[in-house]
Amino acid sequence: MAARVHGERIWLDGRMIPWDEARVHVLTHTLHYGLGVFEGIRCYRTDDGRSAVFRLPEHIRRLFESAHINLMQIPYTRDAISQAVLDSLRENALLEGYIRPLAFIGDGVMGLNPADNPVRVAVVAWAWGKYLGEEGMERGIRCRVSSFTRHHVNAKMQKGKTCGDYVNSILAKREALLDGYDEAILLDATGLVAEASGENLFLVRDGEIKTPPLANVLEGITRSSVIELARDKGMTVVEAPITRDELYIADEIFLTGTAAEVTPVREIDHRQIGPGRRGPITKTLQDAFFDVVAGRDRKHERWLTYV
Ligand code: PPE
Repeated sequence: MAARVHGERIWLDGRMIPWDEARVHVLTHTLHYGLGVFEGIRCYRTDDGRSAVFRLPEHIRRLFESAHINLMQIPYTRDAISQAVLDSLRENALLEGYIRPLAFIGDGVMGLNPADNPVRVAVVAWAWGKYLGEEGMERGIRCRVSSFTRHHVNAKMQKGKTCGDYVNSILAKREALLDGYDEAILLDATGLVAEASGENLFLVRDGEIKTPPLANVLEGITRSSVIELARDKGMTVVEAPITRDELYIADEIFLTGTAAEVTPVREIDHRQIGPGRRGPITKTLQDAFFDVVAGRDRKHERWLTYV
């Protein structure tokens, strides 16, 4: 996870350029104030030897919605950015990888009204293995409830994936790692469970799957995929408030995200979750997710864009 990223070429402002030339000026507005938006997308090798991007249109849509929420006008069409995602994979010869579109505000004036500064866009692709570790995917990870609160819903525009909002996630993540855990779970301003630093959260109790409603969490694309996969299997999924102590007495907990995929949680705040290992429902949904991305699930092939 901490490996340095390096590839061949990066798409920047409409052009594919050599990796080391994708540099910006220090007066880049986003660098100072954090107003920028991004996406995280994964591409998988399918069983038939091809490569497919998982839910590309949904990610591109969210990128543009994030920009809209933040009064940023991306100067490219959705099709152009989608194409840049596919081109970035091809140009870097990646059969599998992570793709990071980033729309940011360039240099020009400083101060809090960047109205006339250019909105710039980069699309970068690199190889990225298991976000929370190979072992975590099987054994489950250990989390702590963060001492940091998820921003109030009127401070963090949750429907947007905004660069600066991630300071909150970074504080929580680093605190968790320094304290010997793998990941942080944040409560919202009312004390209810929101999400992990970069993942949505699900719990299972008595066979029912529960996840926090969307008001205070990112509308995760993996989240909605897993909800659909679970319901297709006849499982009950409810979106309802979750309290901290409900986490401790859950039978199973798992996190979802593009980077984290479907990662089981085996312990929170020194309380073992269920039997302390990946639970059966988590395993079923993990398998279902990996069947889709490997092209083995015909029903959900519409979620794949072949490269
Ligand atoms: N919540 C947050 C706060 C979040 O950042 C992510 C994605 C999710 C939920 C899950 O959303 P989705 O990817 O659409 O299922 N986090 C991205 C950033 C990870 C990073 O370290 O960078 C990701 O998983 O790509």
